[in-house]
This record gives sequence, structure tokens and C-alpha cells, in this order.
Amino acid sequence: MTDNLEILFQKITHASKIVILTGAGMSAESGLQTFRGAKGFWSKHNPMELASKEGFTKDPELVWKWYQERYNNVEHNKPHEGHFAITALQEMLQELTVITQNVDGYHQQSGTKDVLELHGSIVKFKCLDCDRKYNEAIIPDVLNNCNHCNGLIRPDVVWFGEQLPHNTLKEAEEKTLQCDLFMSIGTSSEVYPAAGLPLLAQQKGATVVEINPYETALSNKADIVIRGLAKEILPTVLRNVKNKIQRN
Ligand code: BJW
Ligand code: ZN
Repeated sequence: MTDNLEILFQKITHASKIVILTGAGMSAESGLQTFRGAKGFWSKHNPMELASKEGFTKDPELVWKWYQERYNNVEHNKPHEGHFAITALQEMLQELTVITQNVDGYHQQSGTKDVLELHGSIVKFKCLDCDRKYNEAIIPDVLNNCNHCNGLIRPDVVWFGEQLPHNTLKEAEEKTLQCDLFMSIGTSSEVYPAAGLPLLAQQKGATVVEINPYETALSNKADIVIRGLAKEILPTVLRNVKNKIQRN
């Protein structure tokens, strides 16, 4: 067992408020593709063509097809042991808040409560023009039009250049400012404002931990770095924290 893991077990056992921020790497072992890196979406596609309002307006069919494939992948896969370990930790500890950049809903599906979705949800939809929500009865196979204003219906996710949902971001910032332990899991820490949260926590005196198999923009600032996969590290964390709590 590495020293860093042992320090993390201690920190979790003694923390009163924990925040976990997750990114695409959290769901990689569920079979969902990440964005950056050699196998990520952005190695083959231009992010501005697929994940911006301009891209959707220019070629709605292309963007819809990309989201349709990802929607099907989310539906055909499921949360893994790492997601469930977070849920168990939340039930066991005083206060644990999950903030996610992921749009797959896997934290909620694994039972985690009050998840803060910073970048929206791939299973929700809204009108590009009038913002009307279409959370049900959308056929993901074809592009749909709004029955109120006839505008195009788009996924209810946050694209580049768009504001994050105001109340969700506000709550995420509040939880971040109050926490004493902040864990960043499976994110490259390149996309703001999410990438600013661990730094905000650190400025307020919290310990910042990164769990990721590779170096990220956060690595040299984090207090503790654990190089490993979410599906392996999180169940190990759960087992050890459970043991420590039972012994106390
Ligand atoms: C594993 C693993 C395993 C693999 N276990 N780990 C300040 C400075 C500079 C720029 C900006 C700034 N503020 C705002 C900006 C602009 C922009 C931005 O940040 N750009 C940067 C890229 C430079 N931000 C925005 O536009 C945001 N809006 C905003 O700020 O509004 C106000 C504003 C508007 C205009 C101007 C200024 C301000 C919106 C960002 C929206 C991001 N949208 C996307 C796509 C939509 C959602 C979707 O379709 O899913 O969200 S882009 C994409 O990146 C997606 C992700 O949520 C997001 C983050 O990616 P993530 O999750 O970190 O994934 P990866 O692939 O990058 O990393 C995966 C990691 O996992 C890697 O590190 C692996 O090693 C690791 N890993 N296997 C553990 N098994
Ligand atoms: Zn409309």
C-alpha cells in the first residue's frame, strides 16, 4: 500500500466535509469515451464543431448524431464499482458532496444523492431558441423540433462559451469553500470553471487530492496525487475507510 493512499484513508476518516469532483475518466471503465488524450473524442473531432452552439447551428445533423451515439452508449452501459463506492462513502460519512462534469447520470444511478451536474445531462433536452425543456418523449434517433416555436431541440448540456447552470454552480462553489477535503477524480482539469474549484478549496485551506492514472493540469498543485484507475482506487478507499471507522 502506498503512503499516499494511507494518508488519504486517514484524511477521509477525519474530514467533516468532503467534495468529490468527477470528470470523464470516472466513467471510462463503464465503457464511455473520454474527451482528451489519444483515445478521446477530441483526438478525432474538433470540439467547437460538436460542443458549441455555433457547431450545432452549422451542422445540427452531425452534432445530433454524435449525441445520439453517446446517448445509446450511456443507456447500454452502467455505473461501475467506483461509482458505488462513492455512494457507500456518502452514506457512511458526515457530509460528502459529488460535483460532476459528466452528463451520463451514473452517480445518481448508483444511488449518490444530491449530485451537482455542472455540464447538464445527456438524457435531457431543450429548445435551442426558446429554452423549453423536453425531458421526455424525445426520440433520440431523429432531430426534433420544438412544438412551441419550431426551433431545433438540442441536448440539455453545457457547450463551450455557454454559462453553467447558475444555481448548481453557486452550490458547487459554496460546498467547495466549506470543505476540508477536495478530491478530483478522472478529470484533466482543463475546462473552467470546474477546473478552478480545487484551487478555490485549497485557498480556503482544504487538502486537495487527485486520483488519475495520468498527469493533469492539477497534478503539480494537488497536495496528494494517487496514480490509478477510479474503478480500482475507490473500492480500496471504501474498504479501508470502513475498517478505520469500525475500529474507532
Ligand atoms: C481516468 C481514467 C480512469 C482516464 N480513472 N481517471 C478560464 C480560463 C480559460 C478558459 C476559460 C475560462 N473560463 C471559461 C473558459 C472557456 C471554456 C474553457 O474552459 N476552455 C478551456 C478548454 C480553455 N469554458 C467554457 O466555455 C464553459 N463556460 C463558461 O465558462 O461560461 C462562462 C464564459 C463564457 C464565455 C467566455 C468566458 C466565460 C463551458 C464548458 C463546457 C464544457 N463542455 C464539454 C462538452 C459538453 C458536455 C458533454 O457533451 O458531455 O464538457 S467539453 C468536455 O470537457 C465536457 C467535459 O465535461 C469537459 C471536461 O472534460 P473532463 O471530464 O475533464 O474529461 P477529459 O477527457 O478532459 O479528461 C479525462 C481524464 O480522465 C484524463 O485526465 C484521464 O487521464 C483520466 N482518466 N481513465 C480515472 N479509469
Ligand atoms: Zn422552442
